[in-house]
This record gives sequence, structure tokens and C-alpha cells, in this order.
Amino acid sequence: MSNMQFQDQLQSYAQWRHNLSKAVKRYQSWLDSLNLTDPKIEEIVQNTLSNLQNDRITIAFAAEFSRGKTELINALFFAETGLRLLPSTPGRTTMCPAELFYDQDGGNYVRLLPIETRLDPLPLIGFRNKPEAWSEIEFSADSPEEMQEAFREVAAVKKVTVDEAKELGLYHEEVHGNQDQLDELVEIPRWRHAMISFPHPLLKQGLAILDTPGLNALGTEPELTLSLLPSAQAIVFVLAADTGVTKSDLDMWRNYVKSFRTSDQHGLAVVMNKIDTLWDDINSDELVNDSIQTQVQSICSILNISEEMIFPLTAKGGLLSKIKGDNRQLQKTGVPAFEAYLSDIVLNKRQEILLTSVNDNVLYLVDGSARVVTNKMLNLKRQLDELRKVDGQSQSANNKLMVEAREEQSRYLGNVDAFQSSRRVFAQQAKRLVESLDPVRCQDIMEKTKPQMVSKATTMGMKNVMKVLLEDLQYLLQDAVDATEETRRLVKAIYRKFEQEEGFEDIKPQLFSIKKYQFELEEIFDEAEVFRSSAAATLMEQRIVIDRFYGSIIYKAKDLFERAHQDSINWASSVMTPILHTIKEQKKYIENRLVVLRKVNSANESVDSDLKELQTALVGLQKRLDELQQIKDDLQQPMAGLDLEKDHGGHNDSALSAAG
Ligand SMILES: Nc1nc2c(ncn2[C@@H]2O[C@H](COP(=O)(O)OP(=O)(O)OP(=O)(O)O)[C@@H](O)[C@H]2O)c(=O)[nH]1
Ligand SMILES: [Mg+2]
Repeated sequence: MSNMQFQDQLQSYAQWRHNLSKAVKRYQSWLDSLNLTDPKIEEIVQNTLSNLQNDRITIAFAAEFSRGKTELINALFFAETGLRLLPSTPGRTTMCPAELFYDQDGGNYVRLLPIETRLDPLPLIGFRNKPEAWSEIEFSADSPEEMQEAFREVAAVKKVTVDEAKELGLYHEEVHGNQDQLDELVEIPRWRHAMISFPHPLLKQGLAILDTPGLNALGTEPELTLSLLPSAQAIVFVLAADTGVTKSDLDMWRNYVKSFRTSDQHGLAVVMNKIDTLWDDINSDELVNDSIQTQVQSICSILNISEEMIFPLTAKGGLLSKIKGDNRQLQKTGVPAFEAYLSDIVLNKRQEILLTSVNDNVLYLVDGSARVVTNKMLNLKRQLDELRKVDGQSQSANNKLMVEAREEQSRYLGNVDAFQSSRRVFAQQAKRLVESLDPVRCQDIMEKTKPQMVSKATTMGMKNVMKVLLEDLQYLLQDAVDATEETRRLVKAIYRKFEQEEGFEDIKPQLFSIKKYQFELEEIFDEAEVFRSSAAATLMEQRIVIDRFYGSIIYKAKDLFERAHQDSINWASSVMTPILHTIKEQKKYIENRLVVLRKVNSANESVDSDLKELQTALVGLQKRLDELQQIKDDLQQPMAGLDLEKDHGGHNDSALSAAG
């Protein structure tokens, strides 16, 4: 597959995403026009929309230094510039993680975060919102040379004393040799992180690429392992045919990459690069292929992965043949086969995730809306039947109906009372739930642990502080879990009461769930634990790293509590809405009924116009229901040209078809 085909696929993916957004927006205005929206619904719809709009597909490249990650990125995505766009040279080259993407409001730039910011306890995520901390280089996207020049900065280094390097946590014996003079100068990266935005067609379609430096930086910049790699949709691990699987390749695989193998959220591929080093003018192609195959088998057994995950190729060869326009040679390089895989896996995964999110969130609401409209229609139909019955009936029969209507009215008033007292009880309980998730409580725990973590520079000491932190946060969340349980029970009881005593049919509360937050907290700590134990030896003398490491966990945990808190507030303000809707509907029904009966009773006024009005209203509602069905169909539309393994049409159509 050529770059063009990948681009085509990305384009139809972008189109599909756009259609999905349009359907969600149509649902939003549909809700508005019927006055059916509330804060919780609005939040879910907005979240889904922003997920769809900000959706980026990130491919991350991770490996030991000099395996050819950057060369592979050049070959895969940027060959049409005719240049080696990102710096790739023998030895260590890429010095800081570099994110390539297209910033819709930002134009063309390389933004660079100075390495000294490592001394600041603010984690990398925090710096994203501090533009003043970054240096910026602008360039013209029409000039590949200017771009190449600007991109060279990701390889920039500077000289500092051993002492300064140690303070930054960047002194490594295996890189710098054994320096016993503290004022000796050593090289360290100039930048901590690079964000590169330019209007490349693939980036404009929502592709983002993460190039990482070799192992060292992974060991010292926890965010790579804690948030950058896990947030990528696909991870590409690169090995080189001329070095085979070395011990440090294996360490890196085990500590940072392997865990993605079993993840549903990520695609993982292993590239065996530099197969050109096995090419040979004397041996036949067949012999060369055999030796490639032998290496592939050996990688399979060492990494314990299946053969279809491995892609033998030459990045350098791919880049050169693309630049020369030599298509035959390009096929031989193995790059096109890998491109095809990337486009399939990335787009499939992304599509699956988005469809699941739409399915779990918006479709649930659509079904609820359908139920509301269906109930309205049933009420109208009842009124219509009644009107037809009373039209032309005897006075006494009508009087009987009038009595019935009044009885129903007092039942309604009873419901209003019952609802109000339930709502009071619920408000008490909801307050307890919302308070249990108050981010201030999380903040208190963090602040309590912080001085302890700074003072404990030994592995054992850190491990204990970490354990205490984890337990405290889990305890906090457990309290919220208990509050959630009680609240759920109460809500269910209230709904049951209205269902059994008042005959409210088919109204279901949306229940607040805390599971996803529990799960997320555990994931944060799992990731932290992997990082902590894998880099333990290095960490011992690197207090800043520890500090930052905790900093990023704390940042994530705080963010989690803030989201859960907001979620509980929105939920509390809207969980009673379905009952309220039904009661309002009941009120409208009774009022209409009384008006009609009075009319019929007083002067022999004709009810023809009322009949017509009801019929028109019914037709109108049926139209709204049809619109909703169309929106639902559009929300479930998979992207053209991609097969999905999973069936996402899980929701049944009962509510929509019932009224049809
Ligand atoms: N023979 C051969 N050399 C390659 C190939 N791919 C990359 N190289 C060379 O390998 C060297 C390292 O490549 P890089 O792309 O800089 O490697 P990297 O993995 O990005 O390394 P760091 O940035 O240091 O982490 C460069 O000199 C490349 O030209 C290939 O397919 N064949
Ligand atoms: Mg590189």
C-alpha cells in the first residue's frame, strides 16, 4: 500500500467520524427542540462530540537507540519531501520524545521544552498548558529544507558538568563513562520534549506520531511510560537485523512494551529493521529470504509472539526507493506491507473504540428519548380514544367520566407529593455521594504523603510511601463506592415505588457507576509499579525523577477524582428526570381531558377541532420518532471499507419500533 492509499483510508475514516459527529449534533438539536435535555445528557453528548472532534490516532515508536525508529518514520510518512526530514544518524540521535501532529489553530512550529524544566515538580502534562515555558521555532511548510533544519533540534545536546548532569538525573555511566571529576563536562539533551506541528496531509487527517529516544530517556522520563505510550493506539517496537535481539532490547521489551501485547486498546507490531544488511550480491534471493525467515523465527520465540506481528523491512531502503520513485525496489524493502498493516490496525482500533463509546453513551440516551416520545404518543392515543367515546354520549355518562378524571387528578397530586419527598431523601443521599468524591479529600492525602516521598530516597522507603499512597486513595475511593451503592439502592427503590404504586411503565433510571474510576486508578498504579520496579536501580540516586514520577501519578489521580466528582454532580441533578417527565406528562393528560369533558358538557360545543389537534400532534410525534430512528441508524454506521470483528449494534430497537 502506498502512502496515498493510507491517506485514502484516513480520509474515509475522517469522513466517517464527521458523519458520526453530525448525527450526534442532530440528536442534540432534536433534544433541544423537544425540551428533553438536562445537564447529564448535555455532558454526555458534549463529551462524545469532543471525543469525535479531537480524535487523534497516535502511533508510537519505541526501541533501543539506533534501531532505526526515526528512519522508519521518515520512510513511512515523509518520503515525499525528498529529504530525510527527521534527523537519523548512526549512534544516539533523537534526544527527546518528539510528537508530530497538526495543530488546527497553531500553524507550523517546533515547540521545545528546555531540559532544565526537569527540576520543576510540575509534570510534563502540566507544561502543556504553559506556553511560556517552551521555545518555539517557526518554519515554512513549503520548504523541506527549512523544516529539516528546524527538526534538527530534536537531536540537540548541550554540555554541562557531571554535577549538573547528576542534579538533572541525566548522568549515566554507560553513556558518559566513569567520570570521577565533578567539573568534567558531559553531553546531555538540550530539550526535554518536542511538539512539532505542520500541515502534512496525514497529520491533517488526525494522525499523530510519537518518536522516542533510546532506552535512557524512557528510564528517566516517567511520563513516556506513564502516559505517552499508553495513550497511543499503536506501538511499534523496532529491532535491527544486524544486531539481533540484544539484552537491552529484551529489557526494554519486557519493561515497557510487552504489556501492550494483551491490550484491547492498542495495536502492537514488531519491526525487524535493516534487512538490507542481510542482502548479498553473491547469495541468491532465496538464501537471503531464508536467513530473514530464520531471524524472524528466532525473534518470535525470544519475544514469545506470533509471526504475523513481525515485519521484516529496511527503513533506509524504503526511504531511498520512495525518494527515487523506484517502485519495484520499494516492494522489496518490506515497507509497503507494513504500511498496509498500520493503516488497518490503527483505523480498526480507533473505529472500534469510538463506536463503543457512542454505543455505550449516546445510543443509551437515544433509546431513553424514544421511550419518552412513545409514552407521549400513548397518552395522546388514549385521549383520542376517549374523545371519540364522549363525543355524542349522554350527559350522565359524561359526568361519570368527569368524576374519574377528578380522581385521576388527585392521584396525580399524590404523585407530586410523593415525588417531592423522594427527591428530598435523594438529595441528602446524593450530597453524601458528591462529597465522597470531593477532589479536596484526594488533595489532602497527596499533601500528606508528599514530604514523606521526598525524604525517602531508598527503594524500600519509596515502595512503602507508594503503598501508603495507594492504600489511602483506594480507601477514599472505597468510601465513594459505598456511597454509590447506597445511592443506587435508593434510586432503584424510588423508581420501583413509582412503577408499582403509580403504574409508571418503562421508566428506567440511569445508574451512577464508579467502576470505571476504580479500574482507572488501578491502571495508574499498575503503570507506576512497572515503572518503579523496572527503573529501581537508577532511581535510587535520582530524587528529581522520583519526585516527578510521583508528580505524574498525583496529577492523574487528581484528574480522576475531579472527573468522578463532576460526573456525580451531573448525575445527581438528572437521575430523577424520567419520573419528572412522566409526572408532567400525566398532568398534561389530565388537564386536556378535563378541558375536553367540560367542553362536551357545557354547551354542545364540537370537539372536532380537538380531535384534529390531537391527530396532528400524533403525526408530529411520529415524525420525531422517525427522525430519531434515522439518527440511531447513522450512529451505528460502520466506516465504509473496513470490517469490524465486533458487533456494535447491541441496542435493540424495541422502544423505537413499539410506537411505529
Ligand atoms: N543499513 C541500514 N541502516 C539503517 C536502516 N534504518 C536506519 N538505518 C541507520 O541506522 C542509524 C540509526 O537510525 P535512527 O533512525 O537514527 O535510529 P533511532 O532508533 O531513531 O535511534 P535514536 O534516535 O538514537 O533512538 C542511522 O544511521 C540510519 O541511517 C536500514 O534499514 N538499513
Ligand atoms: Mg531517533
